[in-house]
Amino acid sequence: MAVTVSHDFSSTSLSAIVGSFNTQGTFVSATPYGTGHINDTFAVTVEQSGVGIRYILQRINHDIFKDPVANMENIRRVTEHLARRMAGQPDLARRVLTLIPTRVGDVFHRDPHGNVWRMYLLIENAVSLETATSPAQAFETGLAFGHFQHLLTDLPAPRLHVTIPDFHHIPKRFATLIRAIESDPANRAIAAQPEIQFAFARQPIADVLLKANLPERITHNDTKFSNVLLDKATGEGLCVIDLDTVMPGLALYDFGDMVRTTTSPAAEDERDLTRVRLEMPMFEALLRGYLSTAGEFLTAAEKKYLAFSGKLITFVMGIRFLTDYLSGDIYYKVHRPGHNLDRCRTQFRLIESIEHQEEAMSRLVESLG
Ligand code: ADP
Ligand code: GN1
Ligand code: MG
Repeated sequence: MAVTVSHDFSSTSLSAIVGSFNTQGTFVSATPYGTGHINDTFAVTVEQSGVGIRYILQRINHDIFKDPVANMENIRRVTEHLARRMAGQPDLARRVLTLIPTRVGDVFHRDPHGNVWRMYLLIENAVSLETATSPAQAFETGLAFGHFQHLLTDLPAPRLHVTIPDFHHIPKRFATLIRAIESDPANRAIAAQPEIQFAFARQPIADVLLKANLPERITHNDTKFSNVLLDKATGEGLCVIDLDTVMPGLALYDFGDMVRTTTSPAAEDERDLTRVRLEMPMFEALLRGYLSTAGEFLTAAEKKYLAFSGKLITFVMGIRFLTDYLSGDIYYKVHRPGHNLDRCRTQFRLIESIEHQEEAMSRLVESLG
């Protein structure tokens, strides 16, 4: 099995990396943190006058983000803008990510191996969860990402860097899947026949949003449930995190990924597919939360595709997991054999569930939009 593991950074090298950032204290520890599929994330503790202060240290995955400096320029501009737009709000440092500069004043540190590192304040008393379990959580997620999009509608020029070209270009994602099926480098296509058939049967939906003439906006592009921190005490959607993919996009890509990740009680890699389904009360809460903050700037054309966007983004994630399975697990971190195929199967099962309820979802959108 080709298991992808984080680089084995020794504590000594992590302490040297932490030392290059302008933290106020003595290094105590750095521990792998979170469940992200892409970057290497550590919770760092430094001690200052006997008190532990925690930070998030991340190595940007530069196999995926080819120009990490561009990521950091986007993130600096976006976080500064969000902080300006929310100035005066209580608890601001828990509502927007705070970058810690290096000792020479940069927003990232490049180590001798060429890795690019950044550091944020670790937002305490907040949780990042994989699976939403209540309509209130779905509502908070919709509200938080809608607010995020709203605050970025007036980000001053220039246009943000495109950190991954064609990230949500679904016909191109489909073409990549076809190439993986044809080359079949890990000899796995035979094991994924039902999923391949499933994908082909839905290929016609791939270009629907591209043809719909929708406005370009600044979007997050990775709005999965775990990328919003919820306040531990109140459950409030506190802070949108994971900003590497913030770039020009369609608002519907964001809403679609929220549908994918908040409306089903099952985890993204659940093996018991009977647990995977879109639950209407979760969808309704998500929609209400999103419209409460995004409703005022969305156009009628965007609103028309809100229900469809959930199916579409679930489709693209399914084909990306399938492609990675066929390619031998080279993109996402995997933790067991067949992990990417399991993830693909949950996506495709969720699509079936959405298909059964799509009309009711559309009616709900019309009644609330
Ligand atoms: P990835 O791109 O690999 O998903 P994320 O930026 O989402 O990386 O970070 C991984 C995890 O680290 C998150 O799911 C969350 O649990 C945690 N995390 C990231 N940034 C912060 C922060 N500033 N405060 C608290 N937790 C954070
Ligand atoms: C990745 O970084 P993370 O784990 O939040 C991926 C997303 C997928 C998601 C699926 C840059 O997100 O596109 O939707 O996994 N990010 C990138 O869980 O590819
Ligand atoms: Mg993440």
